[in-house]
Amino acid sequence: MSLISFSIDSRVARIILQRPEKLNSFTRDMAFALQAVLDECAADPAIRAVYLTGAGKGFSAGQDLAEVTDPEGPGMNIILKEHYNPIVRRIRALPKPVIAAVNGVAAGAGANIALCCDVTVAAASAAFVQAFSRIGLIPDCGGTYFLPRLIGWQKASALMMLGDKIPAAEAERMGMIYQVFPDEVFAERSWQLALRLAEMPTRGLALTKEALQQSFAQSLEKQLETEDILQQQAAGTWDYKEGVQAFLDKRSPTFRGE
Ligand code: LHQ
Repeated sequence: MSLISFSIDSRVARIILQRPEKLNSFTRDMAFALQAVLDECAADPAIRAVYLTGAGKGFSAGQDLAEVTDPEGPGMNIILKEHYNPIVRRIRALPKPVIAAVNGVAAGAGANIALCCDVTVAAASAAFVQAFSRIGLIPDCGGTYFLPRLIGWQKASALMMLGDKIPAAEAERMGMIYQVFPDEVFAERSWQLALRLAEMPTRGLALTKEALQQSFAQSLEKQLETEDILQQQAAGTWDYKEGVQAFLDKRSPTFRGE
């Protein structure tokens, strides 16, 4: 069976991490397969949102710890460089919204890949674990970048050091994730969110993503300049014209992602 399932439905690319018997923990092959489908999402203009979830009861338990201890397995010196950093870079650079639909436990690299997405939602029974400290590692996949920005330094530091398992509802309260849905409706509600995003002005959303990204590293003065530049690009899109015209016509806009 393929380690990643990939399909396109109603302009949304659905990516399913598929090693359920090992809580979708990442092997080298699975990391490469995820990179490949993210490349496909970037290249295909028909895809206007990406929905990332896990098969079975977990989202992802991070690195497969059997692979990492296998003497024939990939060395520590290449795992981040070749497996995970390229995944995080692809998600952040993708000019389309990426929704992480966290269906179950997300631990280690699995948690931090979920947190680097544009909109992260979870099923009520899901949980997030910065599992790294439990095995003597440091958080990776951009976790030391995203988590303190999401929930503040103190909580991020404590979670990363203690490795506590945080239930989805608490993660939502902390601001770690956007929303929690009851298990019974999670698949439907999270998918609806992806469908909604896929009908929005894709280029405007991509520019929003870029503006947010730049805000982390810039002064207010620089950020105002960035917004000016990116806003002019947004105003040059077909969807901007459609959005304004639809408002004036008192009708719903039909965006093309152009
Ligand atoms: C697993 C795993 C797993 C293999 C569950 N591997 N089999 C970067 C740089 C280089 C090296 C290392 O890694 C990294 C990035 C990282 O991601 S480091 C962090 C790696 N992940 C972890 O340390 C988490 C390990 N897993 C757990 O702590 C628990 O499984 C959690 C809390 C995620 C879930 O607990 P449970 O719901 O009780 O599930 P379980 O432990 O019973 O797991 C179910 C099965 O999945 C079980 O297999 P089995 O054959 O016994 O049924 C586990 O062995 C397997 N599994 N995580 N990471």
